[in-house]
Amino acid sequence: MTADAGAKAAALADAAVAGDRLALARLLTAVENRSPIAEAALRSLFPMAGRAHLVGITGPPGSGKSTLVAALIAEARRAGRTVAVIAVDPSSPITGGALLGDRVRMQAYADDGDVFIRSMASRGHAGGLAPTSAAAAAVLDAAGFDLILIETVGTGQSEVEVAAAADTTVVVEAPEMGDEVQAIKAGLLEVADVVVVNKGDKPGAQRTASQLRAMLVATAPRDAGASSSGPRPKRPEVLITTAATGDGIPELLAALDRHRGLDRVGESTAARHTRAEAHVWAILAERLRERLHDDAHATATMALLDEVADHRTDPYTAADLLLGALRSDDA
Ligand SMILES: Nc1nc2c(ncn2[C@@H]2O[C@H](COP(=O)(O)OP(=O)(O)O)[C@@H](O)[C@H]2O)c(=O)[nH]1
Ligand SMILES: [Mg+2]
Repeated sequence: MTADAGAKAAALADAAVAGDRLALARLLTAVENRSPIAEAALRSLFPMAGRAHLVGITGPPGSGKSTLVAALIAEARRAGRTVAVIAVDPSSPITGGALLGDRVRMQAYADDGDVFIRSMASRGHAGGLAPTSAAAAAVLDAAGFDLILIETVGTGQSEVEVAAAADTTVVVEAPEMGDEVQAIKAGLLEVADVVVVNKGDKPGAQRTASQLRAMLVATAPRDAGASSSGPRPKRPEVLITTAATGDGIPELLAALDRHRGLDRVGESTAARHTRAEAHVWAILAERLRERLHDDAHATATMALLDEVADHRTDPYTAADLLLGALRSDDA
């Protein structure tokens, strides 16, 4: 990176931390585009991050996640907290129709400097969505937001991963959403720290909550370190909310705080370590991929991948050869 770009990154980072919302927005765009400026800025911002409570909100489309986010913003503001939202839009950046509704809904906060809302496209991230949203969250954290809400649709693996990378993961369900949703549910529940049955004003909310509690009891006791998605030691609470009216929202915020309290002592260190490790591995994998596809290596890399595809070379040998090629560069 040029000295000029380095200076630009430092200036953007300083301005974003000082409360310049335009600088913050530009920095997040740089993060989304994975520009070298973002990386340089993140290096300088990182020591200032680590104070925010990162809350992932996931669940099937239509369960009321965006409405819940809006209600949580209002509740957190009442408690004097600053809030940032990253809404991961599952549709393409071009046709992002789903987003429009959310934007309009969030318009109420357009003039509130203590609320910052940002949408992110979920497509077009070669190295996966998780590293990008983790970087965006780190920027917002360094910029001083107390609560960072990351809304993702819990339908794709990467969206679920994004939510699960938060300090606290909320899985939102709605009563009687059909068989298809039941199927998704089991997988989603695995990442939940708090389960919300939203649309508490609809019939069947109590029954859905009981069913979910039963499902959670039926799953094996959570054992710290036993799961590859990180330790989730305590059985999640199941709460009923009516996001549309704000019913149950203070209780939800209290549950998030309780989980965070839990997350900060004891088990927390393990959970944080797991997330830090995942973040570093994602960056490392991306760096390796970039180097193996640069001008010096691309031809050889592609040829080797073809050999594996044709079963002429086994994947272990290929991996060793690729690592060896990088090692000989460094020698
Ligand atoms: N009856 C009822 N409807 C709700 C509630 N919360 C959200 N909705 C409605 O459910 C629909 C989907 O909400 P939305 O927040 O966009 O869901 P998302 O796709 O999960 O983000 C919208 O029409 C909301 O107005 C609620 O508590 N009760
Ligand atoms: Mg939504």
